[in-house]
Amino acid sequence: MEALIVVDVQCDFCPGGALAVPEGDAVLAPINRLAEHYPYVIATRDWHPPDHGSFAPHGGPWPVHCVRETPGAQLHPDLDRGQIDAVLDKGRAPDREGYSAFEDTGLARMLRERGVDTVHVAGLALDVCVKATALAATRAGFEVVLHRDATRGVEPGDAERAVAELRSAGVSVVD
Ligand code: VGL
Ligand code: ZN
Repeated sequence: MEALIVVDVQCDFCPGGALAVPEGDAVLAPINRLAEHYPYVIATRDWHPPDHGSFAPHGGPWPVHCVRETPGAQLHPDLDRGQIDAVLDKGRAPDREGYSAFEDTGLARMLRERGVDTVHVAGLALDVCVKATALAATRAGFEVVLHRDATRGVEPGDAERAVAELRSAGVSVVD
């Protein structure tokens, strides 16, 4: 049984957003196509409290982004919601990074309960939450496939390093 995890395809990570990923919206068309092929599709949202520790005003590395309930935290309007079976919010604790979709969410259990053994990963951003999610999935014992054309990185160099790191962790990379 296979599942697709669509990581953080939110307004703040797309052009015009608070933490825009270059070409972030280029993932929409491939993701909408991919979603047709998998029986179980989970979309994650980065869903931070206003005082999240990853925010620069609170000593973190990132500009304020994806504050829960705000417009920037919404899934991109062009993401085909009809194909999404569940939406999972992460990064909700102020003092926890929450990069991985598996951190404090119950996702591994949700997947196992449905008999999922292979996890396909796409979305934003390749070098941050997509990477953390794919690595956590391998650690949790799933087969993991990264869809390279359906993800983009915040920093181009970091994105290629992330792909290499994922490959050496046993993740399959397909286009
Ligand atoms: C992300 C930076 C901060 C991501 C989330 O979704 O990749 N990046 N929070
Ligand atoms: Zn975040």
